[in-house]
Amino acid sequence: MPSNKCSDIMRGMGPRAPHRTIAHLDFDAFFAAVEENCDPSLRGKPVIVGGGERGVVATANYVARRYGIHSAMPLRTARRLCPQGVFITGHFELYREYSQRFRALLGEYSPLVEPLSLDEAYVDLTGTELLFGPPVETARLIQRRVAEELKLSVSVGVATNKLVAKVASDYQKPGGFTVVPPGQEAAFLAPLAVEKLPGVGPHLLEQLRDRGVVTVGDLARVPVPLLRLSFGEWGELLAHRARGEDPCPVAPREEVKSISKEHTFEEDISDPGVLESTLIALTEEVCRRLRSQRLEARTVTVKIRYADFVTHTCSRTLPRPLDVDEVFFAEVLSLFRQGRRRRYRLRLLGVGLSNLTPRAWQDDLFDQRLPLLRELDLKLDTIRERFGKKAVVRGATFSYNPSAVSYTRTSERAVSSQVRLG
Ligand code: DCP
Ligand code: CA
Ligand code: CA
Repeated sequence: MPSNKCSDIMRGMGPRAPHRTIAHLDFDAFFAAVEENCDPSLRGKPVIVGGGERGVVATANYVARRYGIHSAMPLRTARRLCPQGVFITGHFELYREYSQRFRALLGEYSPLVEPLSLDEAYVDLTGTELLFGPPVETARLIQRRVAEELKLSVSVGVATNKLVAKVASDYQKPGGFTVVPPGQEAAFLAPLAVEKLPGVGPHLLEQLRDRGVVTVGDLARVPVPLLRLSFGEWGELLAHRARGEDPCPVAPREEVKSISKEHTFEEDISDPGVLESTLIALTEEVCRRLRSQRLEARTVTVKIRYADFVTHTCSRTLPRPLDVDEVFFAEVLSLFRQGRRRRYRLRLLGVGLSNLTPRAWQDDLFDQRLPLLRELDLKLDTIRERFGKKAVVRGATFSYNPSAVSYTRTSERAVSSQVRLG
């Protein structure tokens, strides 16, 4: 059962315990809390962070939430609900700075720190007791240090795996500290609404509700073969998750400095159609890898090698980091058109992304078109992950991949199963 008392827990979490101790930490009302730090006169007032007139709410502090304001709500609605609220556009660079300081602090306690987004991370505290004492107390200490040094409130969940730690950190927000002792994972999750399980989105939720599943406990009682029948491999995974099982390790991501991909033509090419569709395909691939690592890039580079091996590279740095295909297509094509100095045939093309940072969540603070494009990109990424890279091919890359036409049917099938699965 969730507990705030470290003493209960530590009996089960001694140095020789065979289980892991993982903490998940998530800032409370992150962007708004940073804004309150910058301007302490905001404390106690409803604070809403979000973009221009047409934008949506990125987050609202807990005072504003009492008016029913929440992330992703149109700002217009938020203004109607709380006309006296303080509306702020947001300062991404500042949020990134806080995020870096947060990760550095966590890194003092364990080499195994896995950031999930700017405002949350897992830290594996298994085996740290010799240095820092009982892991649950270490997690407490981290929470206090975040409050004192970053002046931010963070909610903490401690459990034997990432899944349960994440649900636990959300259990008593804001300022929560929830420990799920070893062996209590399933019992902790059972009474919670099934959508509290990470990965249960609106579409899956609807399908589960249709089957009478409301709580995580209900889900744990559905026979595994039935889940497998309804949801395939994901069904089996779901069965494990409903029981609070998650073997995934806390995986610190190596710091990626750049992501690039090159293509050498079988024979030297001068046809601009083929060259540009090659560039589009390369850009798609690097952007997909960028998103899969939850990064954004500011600098894009195009590499052009001519038939005689003379090589040029040209780069452009965007005003802010992004991860959306369309933006990079435009940059890459314009770099190529400007940078191709000679009409010679080409031997190789390459596209690289650098100046990488962990992604910030919400682009629509600045531009309404981006979230839709990002949604499209993410859907395509999922389809490709499930059905292979060629399952969906952008029209613009057809000349790069002449066999693409034969994939059209696959892609239709993939899209329709995607729609069904959500
Ligand atoms: N964010 C965003 N758009 C969303 C959700 C979140 O821009 N739809 C941004 C603003 C948040 C930050 O990401 O401050 C972290 O997101 P969380 O979901 O963790 O929400 P908060 O930290 O704001 O609040 P909570 O206390 O519920 O964690
Ligand atoms: Ca948060
Ligand atoms: Ca978060």
